[in-house]
Amino acid sequence: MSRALLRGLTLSILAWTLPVSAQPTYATQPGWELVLPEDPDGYSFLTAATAFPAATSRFVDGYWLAGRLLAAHGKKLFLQETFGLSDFAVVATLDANMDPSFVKVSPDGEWIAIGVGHGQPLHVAPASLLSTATPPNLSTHPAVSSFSANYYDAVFRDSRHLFINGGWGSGSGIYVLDTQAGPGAAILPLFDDIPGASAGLAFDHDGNLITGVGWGATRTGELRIVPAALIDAALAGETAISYEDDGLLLAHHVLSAAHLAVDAEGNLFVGGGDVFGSTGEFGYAALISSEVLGRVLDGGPPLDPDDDHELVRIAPDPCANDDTVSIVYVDAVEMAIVSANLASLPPNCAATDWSYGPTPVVAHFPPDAPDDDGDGIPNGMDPDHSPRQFLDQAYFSRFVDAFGATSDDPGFDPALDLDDDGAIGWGDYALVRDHWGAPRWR
Ligand SMILES: [Ca+2]
Ligand SMILES: [Ca+2]
Ligand SMILES: [Ca+2]
Repeated sequence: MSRALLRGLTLSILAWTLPVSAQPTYATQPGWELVLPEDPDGYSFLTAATAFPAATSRFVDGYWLAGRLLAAHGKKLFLQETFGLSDFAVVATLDANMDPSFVKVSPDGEWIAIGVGHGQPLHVAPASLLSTATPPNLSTHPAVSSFSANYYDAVFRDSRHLFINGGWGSGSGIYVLDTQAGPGAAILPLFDDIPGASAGLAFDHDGNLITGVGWGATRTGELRIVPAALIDAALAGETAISYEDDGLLLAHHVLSAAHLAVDAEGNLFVGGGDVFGSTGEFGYAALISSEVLGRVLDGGPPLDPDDDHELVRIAPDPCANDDTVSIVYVDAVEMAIVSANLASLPPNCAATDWSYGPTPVVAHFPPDAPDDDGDGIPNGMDPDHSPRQFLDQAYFSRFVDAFGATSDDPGFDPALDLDDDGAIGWGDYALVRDHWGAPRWR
């Protein structure tokens, strides 16, 4: 038998013996709920929320940011103080009420982008500005860059490039904002041939871009994925991209293709709702299996919505009647929070629940979500997880162990090098002594 024939035979045996794909499973428990904050002195139609990514190393006034929710409402930005609780502190203010389109954080947790609202600016602020003790005014702070742009949703690809979409039912597009180029700035159009209003925006773990049609006569809820190599080539000015020609069809009619997020396993969350359209798809959040994404990238067929290994519907609202459902995925704690307005309840469900106001959200976790203390409550809902930290005995013990280390040593921890001179030394000791008992800031 030739080697090629043997290899072909082996591959075909592998194909036959691969297990049937696993259904992505998320579940909730009674009490795993939050209410997102509202500014009592301001007004917004809704609260926009996001979370600091797992890779975030920064502290704000004793709060390690990784996994903490960041929310925008009225004239304020709020940070979650305690995991599992609707317990938020003001960390920044703005001059005018927001109608927030989005609040997003860069993958390293160092930059925050806020789409303030229609006709209002897009602000990009360093996370280092946030403060519970002295919240900065982002509308006037010199470290905040403000851009004039038409936007609906946005997502950072790295700490510098913010991908933004905007446009109306007649058509929309995606462009890339170089946030470090300053106002007046480098805006690179990526493509402008989306046949309908903007959907959500997300990257998968390989840098492939996912977006779609938020509203469009016959294509509401369409999702496509644009390979990372094409994005790289477009950013380098080597090629132009087209949604219709280069976007690989991932799915038809998944809600309104909003609130896109890719989980730790590569599955895709989709939210929104097609309450004005004819598909009847609203009142739940969708989770599309990573295997569908992989298959489409390999040239295979799009989602089969009738296959429950490919599409899971999550509806914490027992009436499943909300006009739109929002999702925030928190990678640091592997948690998805899904909105559920409970204005009507069984057996008296309204046909459609248009209610708004303080937004209840229900936390969902996969079976293996991290639970550091093993008490059965996943980190994302556990008030014992990542409490506020201070310059205290525990910090000082680490400091003593690392004393004398330089940035070349394996024992070096930048969180202990308070004077930033590349070594853990007496200058740092003086800062610890002078701030003993104060909240950690790094
Ligand atoms: Ca409802
Ligand atoms: Ca726990
Ligand atoms: Ca030092």
